[in-house]
Amino acid sequence: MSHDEFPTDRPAVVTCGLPYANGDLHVGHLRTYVDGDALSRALRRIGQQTAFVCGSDMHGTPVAVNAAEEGVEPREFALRYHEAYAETFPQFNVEFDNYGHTDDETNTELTQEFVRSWVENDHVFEKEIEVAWDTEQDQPLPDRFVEGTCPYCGEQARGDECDEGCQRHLEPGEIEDPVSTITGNPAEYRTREHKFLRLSDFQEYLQGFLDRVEGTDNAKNQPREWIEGELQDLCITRDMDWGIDYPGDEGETEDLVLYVWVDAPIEYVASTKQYTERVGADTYDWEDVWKLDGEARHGTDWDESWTDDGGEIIHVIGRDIIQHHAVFWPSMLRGAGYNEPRSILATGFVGIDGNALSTSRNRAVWADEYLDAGFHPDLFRYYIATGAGLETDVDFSWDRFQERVNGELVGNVGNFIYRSLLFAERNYGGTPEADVSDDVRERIEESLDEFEEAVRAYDVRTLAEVATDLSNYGNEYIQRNEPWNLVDDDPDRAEQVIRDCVQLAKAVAVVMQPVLPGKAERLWGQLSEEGSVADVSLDTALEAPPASFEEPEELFTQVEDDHIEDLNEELQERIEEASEESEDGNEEAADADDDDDEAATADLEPLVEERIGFEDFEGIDMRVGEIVSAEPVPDADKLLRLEVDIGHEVRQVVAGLAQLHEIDDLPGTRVILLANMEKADLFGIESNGMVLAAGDEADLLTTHEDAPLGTRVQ
Ligand code: B3M
Ligand code: ZN
Repeated sequence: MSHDEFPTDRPAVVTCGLPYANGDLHVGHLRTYVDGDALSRALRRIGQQTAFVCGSDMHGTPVAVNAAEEGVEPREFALRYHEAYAETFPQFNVEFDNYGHTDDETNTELTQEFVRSWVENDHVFEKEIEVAWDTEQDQPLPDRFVEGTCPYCGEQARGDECDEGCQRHLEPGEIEDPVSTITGNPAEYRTREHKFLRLSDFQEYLQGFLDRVEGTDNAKNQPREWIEGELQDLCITRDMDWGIDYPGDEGETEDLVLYVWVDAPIEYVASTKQYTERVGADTYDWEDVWKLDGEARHGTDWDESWTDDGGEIIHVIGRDIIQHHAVFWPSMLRGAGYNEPRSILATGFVGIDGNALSTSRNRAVWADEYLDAGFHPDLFRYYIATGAGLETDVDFSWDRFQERVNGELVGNVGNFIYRSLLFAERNYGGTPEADVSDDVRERIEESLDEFEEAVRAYDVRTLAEVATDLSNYGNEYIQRNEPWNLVDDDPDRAEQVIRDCVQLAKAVAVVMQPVLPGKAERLWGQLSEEGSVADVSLDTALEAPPASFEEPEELFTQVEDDHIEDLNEELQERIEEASEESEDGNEEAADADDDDDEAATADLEPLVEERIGFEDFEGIDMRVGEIVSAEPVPDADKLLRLEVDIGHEVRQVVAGLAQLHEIDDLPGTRVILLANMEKADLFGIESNGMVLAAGDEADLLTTHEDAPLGTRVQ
């Protein structure tokens, strides 16, 4: 059954991926929270009952490894960061209805309940497996305590994730050439008993789930590949002290804690439950959301009618944890008889100045650094939420930040609001007495429809653009009508124009609030509106503003050149210092907290010294082409089969782009094709040419004007 359109008569919960409580937050982390916050505000705006919850991820080796490095107990270490995060989020106007943590009582109890339920329903089994072991320390090496080679793609990987390569989750024992991150010694494999969740029980269920789930294309499509063939069962225990105890019989599982990816997503439920405990079930009932008609319903299938029985669960996550949310998590929920997610929104990453964000290279803009620079949080929110569609990476640079704030917020929105309200206050003491003209009313109605559509499509970028477009219209409107020239000659007309502008300003406040909540509130105050703009419905945008208000102040201030120069310099210095540190052979220190190096830029390859003659170059036949279709190559994670139009003909080419580009974005992309490359056979498919790309991230070469397809590159 397809989902009802928002707003539905069921409560919604918007969750954001839980930050590991193991280091400072930077702009890359903040993306998911800004998008999630804006979306939950927008859902409320269209009348959807919504809770917005999250919490810190306290367990697992991401915390244990960093705590050990600092010589602190993991609990103390994680709590410190948890408290810091709980303070930082509101400073970015990210306001969770509940922000818990995975080590609290609610989550501990609920997690153990989930596990018991899986056991009772026969989804758990025990198996002897090989786990990596440090012989010098005589201790097991779960997850991030071991590194090695990914068995799927051959890249360097961590014990439980191929973070630099194919992004797959790795099960204990899978990593090849294991090395202990504690001693640097090669690790040995030893046999241990562990508990497994039988994911294969949910194989068919997952097929159906992926047909039903809404959200970004990457979250709906990538998991299909992972659930083809037999699903690998999930090891849910680890040989560690730090974590939630496996709820087994005494003596049986004493040394085992649950894998961090068991209790982490359950915090979504626990955090919602804590919210209910605070506001009361009459206001918001977590069981109506997470259970089905408030009950657990077990089984490995899904009854279509259940879609109406639970609430609307919306997960906003980073695109590196799709497998956990679209494969493991729905199985965990189903295994405990719970409701399933309605949507999974997997956001792109944030880069810095055209490069991947890298904490080890200190190529990051830290949350505190942004706040210390004195910029309003809404400016950052606007930049991040509107820089690209949810799925696409956003590049952060101080220069672009300045350009966008000054151009779009100061120059467009701020300018329109200020000139309109100032004129209104000076000439009429507030809103002139007149009805809004039909044209302007219709234009506002159009914006409200677009807003509603954007919420239904989870399109956060468009939400903000509705506000900037409307204010753009306002600027043109005031400019075209020149009320300052009408006041004396045609006072009625002047009044009408300003009346329209004040209405437009009010409508801008209503639609900009999800992305720019602080600024919208301030504008609301300038209009002398009562209460909070956060609490009004969309239609309020069409209601008359108060007849009188005070002289306004500018809503946005110009970002100055010297401020940006200073910030750029600071960032540059830090990057250089970090690279010197690693050149000094101190790489280990630089890599210590490298939690989220998306793909560190490679050191530049040395130039080839040997020269080639022009004839050699002439022998290279490169052509302008356009990708007309792209599809995965079965059994080859990295490869795509492309059809490339090069004017003369359409060539079939096999290219290693699968993990580096969104497959759906490729058709229509202009590329450069090496047309006289020797033919090759890859996975049984003939590759007739080579698409040129730069670097490990396969940055595709293209043209910047419109040279016709087939044009030779020379
Ligand atoms: N703590 C952070 C990450 O892998 C991890 C998310 C948990 S969400 C349930 O991005
Ligand atoms: Zn891999």
